[in-house]
Amino acid sequence: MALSDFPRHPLTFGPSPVHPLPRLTAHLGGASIWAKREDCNAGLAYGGNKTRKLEYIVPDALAQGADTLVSIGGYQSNHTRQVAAVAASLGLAAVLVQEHWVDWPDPLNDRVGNIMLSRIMGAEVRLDQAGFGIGFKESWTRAIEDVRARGGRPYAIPAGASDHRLGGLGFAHWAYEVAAQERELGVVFDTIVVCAVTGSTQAGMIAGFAALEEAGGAPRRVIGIDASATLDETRDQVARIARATAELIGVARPLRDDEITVLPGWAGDRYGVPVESTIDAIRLTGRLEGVILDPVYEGKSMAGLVDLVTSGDIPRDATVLYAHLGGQPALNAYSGLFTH
Ligand code: 5PA
Repeated sequence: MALSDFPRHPLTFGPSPVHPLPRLTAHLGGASIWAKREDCNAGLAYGGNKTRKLEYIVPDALAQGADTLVSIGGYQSNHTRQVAAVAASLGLAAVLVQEHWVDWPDPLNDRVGNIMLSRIMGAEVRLDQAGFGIGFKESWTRAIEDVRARGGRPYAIPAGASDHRLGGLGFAHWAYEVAAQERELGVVFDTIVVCAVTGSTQAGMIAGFAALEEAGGAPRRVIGIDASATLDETRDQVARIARATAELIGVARPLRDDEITVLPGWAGDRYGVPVESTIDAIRLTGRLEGVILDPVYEGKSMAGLVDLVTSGDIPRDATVLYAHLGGQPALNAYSGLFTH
């Protein structure tokens, strides 16, 4: 099968915008930096990377006759907020398990930002004390059983819509979108920088670019920046989903280990807690470009990009596409970082 054989339920506005970041490029004095903007890819509660993944999962949910989407994340999960928005727009219910993934002291952490948006959109929000983990959780299994027990038809979406047969397809599609936009813009992105936690965003890109390369496309370096602070789990999940997705979309050869790059160094010690480089990257991108990043994901991947360009690991003649995956609503739970 090829990617085009899988049904896709459009949830985004269409191809997400791609544009240069000229002032950041000049400031870093090295590679040419562009951004592709999943933070404004849809009209559903600010969109983001999960909205794209859900385009390939929704047809399966509808085919199964589901009436309730059940998913899981931290209190400030962007993923669960996007599940709530998609459910609302389809006339489905949403049950969201929101776990205590981040020991973050802001007293409004379970009130503002993403979790507030999910409540506004009518989702059933269940707070749970369990800590961070990208695997299958007991609280999630319980929520699925509860929906069934009350006569509903649940459709289970794992954390980040990642560990799901169709989880990698959204960003395989993204790779095809990039190739088409390159032709329009007359540019080739040899390097992609992307944040990785539950893994299917980067995994989908790797699989999609592998399929394109088989069809004669340019080779790419897809650099994942770990924001989980549990590197081995995230790297394993990226590798597993990349390989499964590549197979699903008909890539003939097995993916090589060197195609799967998830770098540590910018996550700090704990998922969800920004470090100095995160805050510097947020302020830098805001000040130079008017582009807003969040402290959990994108601030960390941008910190990686800044260092890799500055150190020359990404060479001066590279053309880099920074995948902006969304996430800004969580900033509301981090106001203490930006009081001046
Ligand atoms: C998230 C994830 P992956 O999980 O696909 O690796 O993507 C990482 C990522 N940027 C990058 C933003 C803005 C994200 O929201 N968020 C999760 C969530 O619950 O929101 C799945 C963890």
